[in-house]
Amino acid sequence: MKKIGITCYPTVGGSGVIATELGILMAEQGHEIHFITSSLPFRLNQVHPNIYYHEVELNHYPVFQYPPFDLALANKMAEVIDQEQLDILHVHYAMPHAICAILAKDIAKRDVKIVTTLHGTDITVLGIDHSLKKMIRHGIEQSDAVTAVSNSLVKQTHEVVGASKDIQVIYNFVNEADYIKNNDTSIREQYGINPNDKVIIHISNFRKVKRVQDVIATFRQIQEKMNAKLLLVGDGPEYSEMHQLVEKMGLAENVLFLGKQKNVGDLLSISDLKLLMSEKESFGLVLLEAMSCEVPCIGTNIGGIPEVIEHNETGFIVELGDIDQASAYAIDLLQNDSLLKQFSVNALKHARNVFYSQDIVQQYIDLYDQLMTNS
Ligand code: GMT
Repeated sequence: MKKIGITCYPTVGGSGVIATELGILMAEQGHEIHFITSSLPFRLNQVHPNIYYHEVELNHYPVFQYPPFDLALANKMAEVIDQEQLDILHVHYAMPHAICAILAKDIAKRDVKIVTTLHGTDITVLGIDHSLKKMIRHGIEQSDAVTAVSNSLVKQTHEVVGASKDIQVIYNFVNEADYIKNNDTSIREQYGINPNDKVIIHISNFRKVKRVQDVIATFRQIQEKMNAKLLLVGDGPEYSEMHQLVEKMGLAENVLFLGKQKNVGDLLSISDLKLLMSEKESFGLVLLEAMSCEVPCIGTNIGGIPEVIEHNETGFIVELGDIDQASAYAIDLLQNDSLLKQFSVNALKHARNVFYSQDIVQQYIDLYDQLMTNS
């Protein structure tokens, strides 16, 4: 049994989901898990005797122009390392979590091992910011082990941040119990979707990098050839602009803006195809969620997306912004029932073979074992 600290962004987002699910699965295997975060991770909605939550508290002294959250986090990490006798502190996101963990290790008395998992925007967005780059490199180089969620992200980390460190790829996973196709057709009826409508789905945080406008433009071409509905799930900075775009294109009747949703598995279960047209995406956890619910995907040739979608087997890869190609692939697939069925079967098989949760968790446990035996 190991004692493992986990720090992540507790709000909605793929990295927080992975960190929390990893903690839950490791707790189920008998390891003791200590979450050290600013608030309760949103997926941590169950009681488990092996899971503890340590909240980072911040006092607002008038002398501070900006409350020093990162230092309070490092202090809390150091406290938990010593009090709980942690073996491993696993942080998700280099900035600021890896830096805080290294500072905490300096402060603490115990020789804890720091594992940093890179998820994407810490490298692809923050890593190109010169005011942060050296700090990110330091966080990576001083960690005892670093993992990234795709080969593409490893390559980008070396290119962008110039870190001289071995980085191990450990792919993302989903909790298969939550992402499983159900045959509840009543949800289609509740949303006014006709039995012969094809359903296309996009799930994201509506940031610019997700290029939701390309999803809408692809859908416009699809619905010219068949009865179809587009489900847009999530919320974020581009939400109202996308609303206006849908109105302007005259698509409002067939595009459903559903906002943030908790039981995404239910929406995937009524979907025929998933679109992810991002310009930055280190993995694309939503693709794996879709595949696990037997939904084929079309995604861009960007970041880790081609490592998740098998072109012409579980979906299709298109060049960034190539709406014509995306809609041509979608129309061919959606008009051919036997091909669509084959792609759905392939998607589930690929999700289970390559990204099976227990296998991925074991890769993290093996890494912890290596670090602990080498010390
Ligand atoms: O995609 C986002 O905007 C959220 C971001 C996050 O911090 O959770 O997602 C990143 O980590 C996910 C989990 O590893 C990956 O699946 C996403 O591809 C990655 N996002 C980007 O690289 C833009």
